[in-house]
Amino acid sequence: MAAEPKKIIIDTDPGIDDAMAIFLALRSPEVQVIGLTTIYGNVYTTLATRNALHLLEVAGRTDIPVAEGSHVTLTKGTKLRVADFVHGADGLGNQNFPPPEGKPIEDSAAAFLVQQAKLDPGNVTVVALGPLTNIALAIQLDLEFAKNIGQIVILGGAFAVNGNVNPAAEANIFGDPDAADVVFTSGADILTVGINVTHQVVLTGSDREKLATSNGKFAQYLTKILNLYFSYHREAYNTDGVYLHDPTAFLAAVDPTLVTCMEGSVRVQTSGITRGLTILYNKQKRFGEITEWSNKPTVKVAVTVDAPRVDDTQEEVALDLFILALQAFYSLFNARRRNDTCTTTLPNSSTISNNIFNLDWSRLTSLLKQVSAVRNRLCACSNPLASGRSLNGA
Ligand SMILES: [Ca+2]
Repeated sequence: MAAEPKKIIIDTDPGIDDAMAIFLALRSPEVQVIGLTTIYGNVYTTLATRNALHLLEVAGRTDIPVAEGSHVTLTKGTKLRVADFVHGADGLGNQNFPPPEGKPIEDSAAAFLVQQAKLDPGNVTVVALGPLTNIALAIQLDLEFAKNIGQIVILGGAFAVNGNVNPAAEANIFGDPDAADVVFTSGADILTVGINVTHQVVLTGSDREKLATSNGKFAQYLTKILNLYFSYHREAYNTDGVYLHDPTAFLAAVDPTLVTCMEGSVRVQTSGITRGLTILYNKQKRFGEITEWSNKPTVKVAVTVDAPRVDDTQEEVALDLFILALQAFYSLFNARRRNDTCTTTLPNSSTISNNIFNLDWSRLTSLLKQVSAVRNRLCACSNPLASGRSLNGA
């Protein structure tokens, strides 16, 4: 029954929602995080590396290597777009955490990606949560990389919707459009999750209040770093809620059936006022002439979360599950007793909803073991990601 956990490398620019995704990954039994690679985006690369090391130390997972990524774009551009106004000058909500003790490994992010893909061809998934420079460099470094890597799951693009940097572009693609175009046309197995999908996955202000009442170490950590993220969303979107971009992309890597996809060729605009624009050619129309999309490999583009019917209970459970996962990780980390007996009865949705924030911490260890089962059960009937809640309060 227990399938081998999926090996993943998270390419990341932490980043508040990156932190959420990383913690979620570390506690997910479905995956084994074999490394973090860092990139500029929410902060400059040096700080991204520092934050990646810090988060692993908070989680007690200093066994996981961190490889530092590029400090410049694929075309050696040094004028980077850094979103510190979204995530704070320190990238983690201006909490000024102490510097980490650990250091990155000597290999560059691109070299690490190439090496890991080669060690276990077809079985390593990259979850790319920042600009795609490192992935493009890996593709250029090793012609076999696109074949060796199992799958590349990207948080990036704005498909048929406005971007979040400007009307044309989504932040990660805008960060290095040339790299993104290299990656999308590389022939690798790619699933990209854009903001057309992640804008449907919202953590609301009341959700955060519940989080704040939990005495879980991680819930407390998250509550703190989320303050600034909420302020930004209030200002930018006039709403009391935040988009869960990176956690959504991570969950799509764990279970691609959580999203529905279109398949086609994606090209990225690399210049002009629409720099960073992602355009999917869905192959429906046969054009008379050769286009820039002709004969390019196809990728999967998430176009919607699969939510034919989502009711309040499922929304609640989806959120609880997420928070439970995060809290359970910490509980496990702190657990004095190992291998305590796991009950075989699954709590029903309302039980989870009602009890999650008042849990006896000793129970969380056993609950952790039930999380995948609950998630699988939810996946079987509907998509827990699809909260369907509009940021405009509709
Ligand atoms: Ca990110």
